[in-house]
Amino acid sequence: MLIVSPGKKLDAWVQAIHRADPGIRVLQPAEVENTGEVTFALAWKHPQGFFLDYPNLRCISSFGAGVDHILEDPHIPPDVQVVRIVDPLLSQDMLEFALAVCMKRLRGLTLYRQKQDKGLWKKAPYLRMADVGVGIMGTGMIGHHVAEGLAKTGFRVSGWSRTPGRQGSYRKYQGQEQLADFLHGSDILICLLPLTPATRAIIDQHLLAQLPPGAYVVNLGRGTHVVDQDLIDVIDSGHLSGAHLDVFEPEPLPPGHPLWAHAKIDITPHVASLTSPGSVAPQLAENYHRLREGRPLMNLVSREAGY
Ligand code: NDP
Ligand code: OXD
Repeated sequence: MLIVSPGKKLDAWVQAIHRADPGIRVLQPAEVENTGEVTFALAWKHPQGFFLDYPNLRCISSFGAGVDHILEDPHIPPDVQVVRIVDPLLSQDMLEFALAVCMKRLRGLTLYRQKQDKGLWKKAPYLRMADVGVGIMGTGMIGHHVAEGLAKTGFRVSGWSRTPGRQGSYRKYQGQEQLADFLHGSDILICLLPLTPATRAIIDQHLLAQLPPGAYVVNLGRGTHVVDQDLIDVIDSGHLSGAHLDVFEPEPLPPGHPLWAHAKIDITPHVASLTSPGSVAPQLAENYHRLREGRPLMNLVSREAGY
């Protein structure tokens, strides 16, 4: 098994896979002597064309839930299977992050931090959960868990997906034809979509204008879902109250980028939910063995759909 993620320390991953199955030889690129021996790769943001040197590669697994960084490489042969991480801990960590951001918005905590910086003791009205509609774009493995969790906590939750998909204790909308109705009820809009040709730049001026006045946008999917300048313009127009962004294009967000200094935009460095090596190593080992034995893989991605 090859493990590749430029710039990332991989020791914890190698050790976790070794703990899950000491029989699997896990190699970083510099350790590979015979590229023909590699059949399975674990990858995050590999350079395009990197796998052309691995003639017997049959499966690439993402380090995380998203596979956009793999599928954007046009050199991956069509018969290479792509799998991703599905992990309850990843979904639960995302729920906890989304809840923290929603509560920060309801109680105005960013504004109090700004007042504190000026030594200002000034009370402001706050919002209550029951009065706020939270709309989750993308109710897949993670989005569905977030939607259920926020609904149980007391928010009015709705979800939007491509197909009828998962049903739960929240109101469900589907497809382009129901997008406007979904947006009208989303006082807090949370993006948990995968990045595909259909979702690229989906959060633009036209979409943002359909949110209720004072709405708040939270992007936890991929930076390219949002048209940054449209978001800034719609916040500056007064229609939106602000945004919390965890993902960017490019990452890291370059110094001097206008998003950094915007008073109504909070930024975190792609930390909403981090894959835990110990938690996911067993599924990597399982897929490695399934591949060797010619059995169907878990968490297979549709290369046509892009997720
Ligand atoms: P899934 O593939 O399980 O779910 C994707 C969801 O998006 C599905 O509900 C799907 O609809 C919906 N969807 C896809 N395309 C469209 C479309 N064109 N229109 C409407 N809905 C669409 O993904 P996960 O829940 O596992 O992960 C979602 C994303 O979260 C990842 O791809 C990644 O980008 C991001 N992520 C971010 C992290 C962070 O730290 N910020 C951490 C982990 C993930 P349907 O149900 O109909 O198929
Ligand atoms: C993921 C991510 O896709 O961390 O898992 O963004």
